[in-house]
Amino acid sequence: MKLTSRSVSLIPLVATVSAAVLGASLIVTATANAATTLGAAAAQSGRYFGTAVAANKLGDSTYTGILNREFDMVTAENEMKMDATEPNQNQFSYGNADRIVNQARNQGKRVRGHALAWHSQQPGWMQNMSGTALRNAMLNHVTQVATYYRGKIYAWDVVNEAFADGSGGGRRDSNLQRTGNDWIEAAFRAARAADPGAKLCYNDYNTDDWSHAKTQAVYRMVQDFKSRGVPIDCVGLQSHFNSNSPVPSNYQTTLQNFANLGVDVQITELDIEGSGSTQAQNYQRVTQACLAVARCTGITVWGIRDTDSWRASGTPLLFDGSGAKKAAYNSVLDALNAGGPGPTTTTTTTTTSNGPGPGGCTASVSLNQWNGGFVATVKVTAGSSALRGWSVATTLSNGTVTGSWSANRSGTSGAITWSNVDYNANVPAGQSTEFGFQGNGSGAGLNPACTAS
Ligand code: 9MR
Repeated sequence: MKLTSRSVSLIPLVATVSAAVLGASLIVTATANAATTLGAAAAQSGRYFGTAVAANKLGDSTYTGILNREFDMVTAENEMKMDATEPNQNQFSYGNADRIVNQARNQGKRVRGHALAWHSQQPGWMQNMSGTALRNAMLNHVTQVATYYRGKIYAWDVVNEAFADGSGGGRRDSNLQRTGNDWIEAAFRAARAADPGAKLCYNDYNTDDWSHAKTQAVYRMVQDFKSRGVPIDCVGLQSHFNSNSPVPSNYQTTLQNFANLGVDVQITELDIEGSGSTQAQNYQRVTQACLAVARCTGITVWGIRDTDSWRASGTPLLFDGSGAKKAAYNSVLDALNAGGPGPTTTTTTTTTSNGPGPGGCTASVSLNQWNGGFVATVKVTAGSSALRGWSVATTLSNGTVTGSWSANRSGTSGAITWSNVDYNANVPAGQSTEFGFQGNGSGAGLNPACTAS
């Protein structure tokens, strides 16, 4: 049963009255429908609820107690940034990041990686670089860090905050931007090659209001990436709100419009300054907006207690300095318990076909299907010998392809043959490459068959 927000918040009252009149067993029955932690409540609709974590607080038992109890996704607040992971060029340092990743994984939580490439928090050696040397250093960083954490990261913020504020709607000037406008897609391609299993996100702030030039500019970039086959799976909206930057009335529209491009949407650094019922209502609105968008797959708050926040004086989080739940916590929990349409479901089928040469190849598809559309990600794996080229036959009986990436295609519906593009023709023995497509209708029954060439 889905409970409305109002009915959930009435439970304690009903339970108390019932208990007095009829006996305590009713309390158990009445509360059994509502999850009692943020992670469990979000999981009811297939979503996650996460927090930023600081390695130097993991020894604080109040902090860790709340972390372990409430959250099922973790982001390192600073420890995976470029300055932390590559303090000297080509000398990588993962100690604090590993503490966070290991703590999370030991507790059965997933990890969002933050962030592979950013104009800020660069190590000193990188700040002074430019041109080809910087581009190569950035790509090496992306490759090394994503490879080190391969298989442990649910989603990477591959590029963070690359767009300018204000009305211009353009890229932010930075040393990375000055290496060429294609630095973002180069970073995404390097990340995909290093960890094909991680979702790759573009993450930014002030992209919450659909009418803002910055939001529109990010939207156009994601649209362009999808149309040209640049690997991107998700858009992160940081969502740092305060009185100067309130929750916009069109927030849900923004989430939905990004999702309609065929990417997941994640709220990645949520905090809302304020207190009491006003703050609680704002948190509720943000939570409900995510729940109303099928591909809004999770929410992460930027810290646990108000005192842990980068904006501590604005008391923007869900727990007060002593670790007690605030009104905002209750409003988020109630909204999560009220539920919403679940995010996409994933199914995988595999078909093998031996092509010319001794090794052949295997193709498998991971399908994200929602009501009216889908994204299919196809993994091509070389057999016992390297591929010099490949093709994959699929059947799309009840859908139409609207965009694809990292493969050539023969058509948009029915029997479709996909073949390698230049940069993914060569696949070493036993290794994999991926291509994907999005479409309207159903992606069921694709039944991919791979042929080596
Ligand atoms: O919360 C982080 C704070 O501890 C750091 O001092 C700050 C330095 O840039 O970064 C904060 O996290 C930022 C995040 O990485 C990207 N979006 C904005 C966040 C708040 O500044």
